Amino acid sequence: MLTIYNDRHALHQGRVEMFRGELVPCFEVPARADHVKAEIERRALGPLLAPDALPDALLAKVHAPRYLDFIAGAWDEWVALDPANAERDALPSYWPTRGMRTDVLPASFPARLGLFGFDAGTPLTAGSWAAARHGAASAFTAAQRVVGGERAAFALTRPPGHHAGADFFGGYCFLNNAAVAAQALRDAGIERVAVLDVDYHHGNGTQAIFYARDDVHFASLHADPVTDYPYYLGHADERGAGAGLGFNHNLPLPRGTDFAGWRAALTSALARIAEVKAGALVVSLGVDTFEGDPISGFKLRSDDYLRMGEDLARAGLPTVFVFEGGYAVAEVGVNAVNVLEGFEQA
Ligand code: SP5
Ligand code: ZN
Repeated sequence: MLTIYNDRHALHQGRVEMFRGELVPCFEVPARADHVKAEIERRALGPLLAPDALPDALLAKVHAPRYLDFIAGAWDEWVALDPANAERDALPSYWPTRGMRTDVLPASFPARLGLFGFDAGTPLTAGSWAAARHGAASAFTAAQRVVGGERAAFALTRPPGHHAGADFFGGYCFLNNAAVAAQALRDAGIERVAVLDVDYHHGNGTQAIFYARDDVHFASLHADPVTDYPYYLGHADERGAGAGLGFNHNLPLPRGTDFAGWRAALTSALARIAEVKAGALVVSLGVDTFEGDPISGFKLRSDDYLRMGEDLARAGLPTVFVFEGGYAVAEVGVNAVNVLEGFEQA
């Protein structure tokens, strides 16, 4: 399988995230992508290619102009507040809540940081924008290769993307790479695209971007938001809105779910994807469903990811894989590449 590798991913290197009143070292670290790359090379899965340039017009179909303007200039604004900030990650500490205004942008940078960001766990750093942009370019390029006739391609990038919405960042995500891939497939003439999100956490950003659309079906298997991040979206009764009604499919699962339970939900998600007659598939490939993941609660084992890949291949669709979460750093390469190898061997 072809991999489009974001070789600038390490430009995004957060130091800390807020967790229960303390700043703790980031779980989302550059070594994650390095391990996946090393495992691809070790197994000779296929070539690693650099991304093509990302068309601005494509990014603008997924993200709002005022958000892109903000995030592109955010680091410079942060350092302009205080030169000592050059050595500190930017994290929000104020948020607009119900009844407050989000249509008027405050002049204050910290106020805008909280307006556009939904948690204090997603540090913005000097290289976040460059890394995220090249990640979106990698997802775009993987989609282009699949349009060009590849059976599948893998966008290997970080920071991840599925928590980022049209105008917000959070959950370690700034630009929604899976949404960029799906939109690129649509723009190439595929009439309906399915996005299947297998990360442990609900893909709230991807869901929000496509919620009112019937041309991109979103399906997600994830920990029940009653107990798990991102908490405020991902319930089974979220089925889409307007023209998009029926094209959003959430399958929340309890903490402790093992592969047998998880796989039954995958069968349901794939059955619905077949019903909606999707012409291509984007897989938001998080492997934080692993039993050893430090921030998650499912019980998948490394071999299960081979079976997952086989099941995904049986959908019979041109497929773009986009790397998302997975924080058991030593095992993340084996687990992610098992999915790709299972897919190829099916
Ligand atoms: C892409 C992705 O997987 N983003 C996940 C963001 C999760 N951030 C919140 C983490 C809450 C961690 N709870 C930790 C319990 C550790 N014992
Ligand atoms: Zn996740």
